[in-house]
Amino acid sequence: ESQQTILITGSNGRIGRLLSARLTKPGRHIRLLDIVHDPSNIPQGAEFVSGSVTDAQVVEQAAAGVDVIVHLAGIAAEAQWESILDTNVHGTWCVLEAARKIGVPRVILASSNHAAGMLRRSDLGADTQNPLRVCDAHPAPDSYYGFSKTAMESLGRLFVAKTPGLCVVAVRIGSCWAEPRNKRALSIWLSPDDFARLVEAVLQPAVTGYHCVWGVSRNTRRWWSLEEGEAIGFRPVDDAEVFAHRVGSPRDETTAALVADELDYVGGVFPSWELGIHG
Ligand code: 15L
Repeated sequence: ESQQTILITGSNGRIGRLLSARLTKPGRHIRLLDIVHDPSNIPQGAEFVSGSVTDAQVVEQAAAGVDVIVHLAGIAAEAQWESILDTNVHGTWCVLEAARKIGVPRVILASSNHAAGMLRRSDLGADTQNPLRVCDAHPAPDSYYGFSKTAMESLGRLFVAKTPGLCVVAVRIGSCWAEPRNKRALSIWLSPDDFARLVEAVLQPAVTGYHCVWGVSRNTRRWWSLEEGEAIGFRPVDDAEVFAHRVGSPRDETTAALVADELDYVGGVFPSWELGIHG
């Protein structure tokens, strides 16, 4: 059997840095694509391609012979419309179009909770006992950034419909850092190890077609469902609760009120930001 190849776009971004080494294993080739070249972030044996995800030709070349594209490249917060459109929407098109054209069988799209950020937990009646499924969290972007993620999910579904044999899994990532950084993250943290588990799950031949799943660990305070992820074999094991003692509590009442809202919206603080301006 020939060696498996994984292409990671945005390999020098926050999540790319956490994932590339975790996906490295014998019999597998890792190719990294980024506009930033950082020699210290290239795992042994990995190959680095310098270029932008918004350049269709660059992406097509980088995708040659690849088994799965893990598409992480993009602006990771609210920004001006033109930048969001080019980097996040057009960049995602470049990835999906390359996959369609040269027959890459699998693509993982880094979507975000901000695709449904305006939804409120209190309106939905969601809680740890009755966690919110993706199919009940329709697109409700909280920012241009969130809009680009709904566009990403929708493009993924379109390309699957038009491309026989293509599998696309859009992951609505909660908060992916080495450790959860605040109270909200105790519910929505996706541990880097669990993200790597998700990639391994998507590589299984049984996973076909289009799927959208929450990218969230098995957190005690989780109110987003694992159901859709488990249906494609994603079984997260980490729990943010083990870090709860390190996450501080709000200092004053104003902060406490803001935190209450932040904990109610799927999108945390993003819903309170002005359009196009990074809060
Ligand atoms: C995201 O989509 C951002 O990329 C990330 O920086 C965090 O803000 C995260 O969501 C979050 O909601 O915590």
